[in-house]
Amino acid sequence: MKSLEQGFTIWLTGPSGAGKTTLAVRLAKKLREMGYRVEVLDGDTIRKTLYPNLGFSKEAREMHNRIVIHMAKLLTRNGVIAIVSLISPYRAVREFARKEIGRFIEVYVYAPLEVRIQRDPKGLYKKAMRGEIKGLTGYDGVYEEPENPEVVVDSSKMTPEEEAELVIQRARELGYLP
Ligand code: PPS
Ligand code: MG
Repeated sequence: MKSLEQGFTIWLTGPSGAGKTTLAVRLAKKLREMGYRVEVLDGDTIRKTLYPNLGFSKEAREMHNRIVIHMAKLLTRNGVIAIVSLISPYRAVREFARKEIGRFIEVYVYAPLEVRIQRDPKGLYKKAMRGEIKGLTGYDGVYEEPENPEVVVDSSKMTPEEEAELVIQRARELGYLP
């Protein structure tokens, strides 16, 4: 096991169905194979485990995002690479994350709407189109696009492997990885 004096956080933001979880899993696998300690903090999973009835109001999302920021901060300062896959739709909250965590790579995980609708692994876009759910991020819910992310990936044009390589390359450029 290689130990890093300080970890860092890879923050994957983007609308539902853009490919955040897929990239998180691929990155975790690669970084573990390289010998690093890695933890994945996936918004969807944390919600189901800790507060399944929280919902998706602005207040709920902000509170939940702040809890995840705190978790990532603790891991980062203890030499772990924290991979966060979280819609985190609000720019101000992501800027707060950047400030709190310090060693931070913001990755905008993008895919065009038609691709997300076609994938729709959980049937959420179908439900939103039928009016059965309201405020789906990336459909009729707010998503404030990152203005200066360290990395942008378009999952309709790149493979998860290519995306992961790009993120790891950026981590090296920033001096977070040797
Ligand atoms: S957030 O906005 O940061 O609190 O979102 P997050 O914790 O990442 O949770 C997103 C997952 O919740 C499911 N889901 C919804 N997402 C967005 N909007 C609405 N209305 C919604 N309802 C349910 C969905 O499975 C999201 O997972 P991903 O992986 O992003 O598709
Ligand atoms: Mg997901």
